[in-house]
Amino acid sequence: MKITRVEAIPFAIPYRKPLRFASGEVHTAEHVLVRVHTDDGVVGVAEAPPRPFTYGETQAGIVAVLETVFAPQVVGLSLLERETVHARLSRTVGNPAAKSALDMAIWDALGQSLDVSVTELLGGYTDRMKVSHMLGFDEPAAMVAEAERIRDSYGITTFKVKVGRRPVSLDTAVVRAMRERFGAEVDLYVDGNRGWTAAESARAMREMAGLDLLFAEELCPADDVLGRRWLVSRLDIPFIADESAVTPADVTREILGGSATAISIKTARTGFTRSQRTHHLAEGLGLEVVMGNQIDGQIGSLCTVAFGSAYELTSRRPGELSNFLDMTDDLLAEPLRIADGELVIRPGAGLGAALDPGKLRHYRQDR
Ligand code: MUC
Ligand code: MG
Repeated sequence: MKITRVEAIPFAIPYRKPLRFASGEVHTAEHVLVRVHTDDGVVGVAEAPPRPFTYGETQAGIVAVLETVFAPQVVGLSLLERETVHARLSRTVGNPAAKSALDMAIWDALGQSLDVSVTELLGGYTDRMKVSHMLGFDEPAAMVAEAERIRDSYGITTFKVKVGRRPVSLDTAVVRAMRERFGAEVDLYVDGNRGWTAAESARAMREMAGLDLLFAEELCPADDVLGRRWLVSRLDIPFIADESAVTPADVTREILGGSATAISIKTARTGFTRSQRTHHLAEGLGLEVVMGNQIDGQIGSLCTVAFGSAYELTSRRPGELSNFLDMTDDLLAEPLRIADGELVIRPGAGLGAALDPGKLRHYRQDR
């Protein structure tokens, strides 16, 4: 169970339609596939999605930091030494997606070596999660039509509506149109990706007061410390910290400072080892948790559902597991399928992320 080699393979798969939100937009999934090889011939996999507008990482940077800094720190360690891996990676600040993909590929290799699923290794609570779908910026009618298509095709009835545009009525009109079209049939929440000021957020939330939202997420920047505390103190629904709370220490700071009352856990940025710490912290603090999506492909979504299914708290709410539906293709030999609004973990050992070699050859950018 010794790690012998780490590969970082850049690949690019176009989106059918771009996903647009307040902090950026994604047209092509330019991700990095991470493969961890062991002396027993096991290969663990995960993917790193670079999000420069959120964490500063780029695809080239992720490949470079994995090859030159992180791989030499883990080669020679046993798959069982995950805390040593965590301590060594933590010597370098930042680089959350690169560290997380390496961490999750190690867990996948460990699961395969022990012949148990990653979900069982982590906690084994259930084998599935309900799915929440993210709606990117568009006109109200187009966003409602997209929600109808997603509901009819996959049985999904929870939607996260991207907000944060100016004037705020551009977005409140979408949420109103969604509620008018679907009534009580759907659950709705909003994510501003820091696009509004605290005052704009308060105005938008007033306009949406009768629309029965579940949560509000990152409506304004956490750096506007007093403004955000003021906003959160006025809300009567949980306020989710997403990109403002990457590490467990960030979560502690946001929650104890009164700048958030719930959190998003994203395996793409905290892997499995750190996501465990964040989960335990959230449980101790009595926080609502949503398993978030960093616009992951199918391998990343498999990682999210594997972790989310492992615990009662993380599987309680629908997880954001469907961004891959907007991609034209992916790398898995057996594509993920969402049915009846649910995504089920793969049976068998590790993550169950067998790759299609032809697709990898086609989409990889390094040869
Ligand atoms: C989200 O929840 O914010 C947008 C940027 C990112 O890093 O994740 C997405 C979704
Ligand atoms: Mg978010």
